[in-house]
Amino acid sequence: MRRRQVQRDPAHPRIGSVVVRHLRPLPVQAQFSPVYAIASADVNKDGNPDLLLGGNFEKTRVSIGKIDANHGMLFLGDGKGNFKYIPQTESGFAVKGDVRDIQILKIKN
Ligand SMILES: [Ca+2]
Repeated sequence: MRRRQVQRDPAHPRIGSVVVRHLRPLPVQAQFSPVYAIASADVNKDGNPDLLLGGNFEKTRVSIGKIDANHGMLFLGDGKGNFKYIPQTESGFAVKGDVRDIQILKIKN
């Protein structure tokens, strides 16, 4: 698989030939642990894409200790590029351990 080159020019970021606009950092909670998996879905059915993040790195040296602060994170999007962190007690999205992939399943009722 060919990886696309990401330009480091913050004024005109590109992924391949596509100009990326409106880059914004995620809320600080996204920085609590390394993120290895991101999925996008409209979790709250408001028409705006939301983000589910998973990660962690538990097999580190003893002197460093486990990096396991991510127990699954939900960020609700407002459709304008802003995302709000929703605590696990509210979202119900709670996973433990190293997460390397998130798949969205559609279940028929
Ligand atoms: Ca949504």
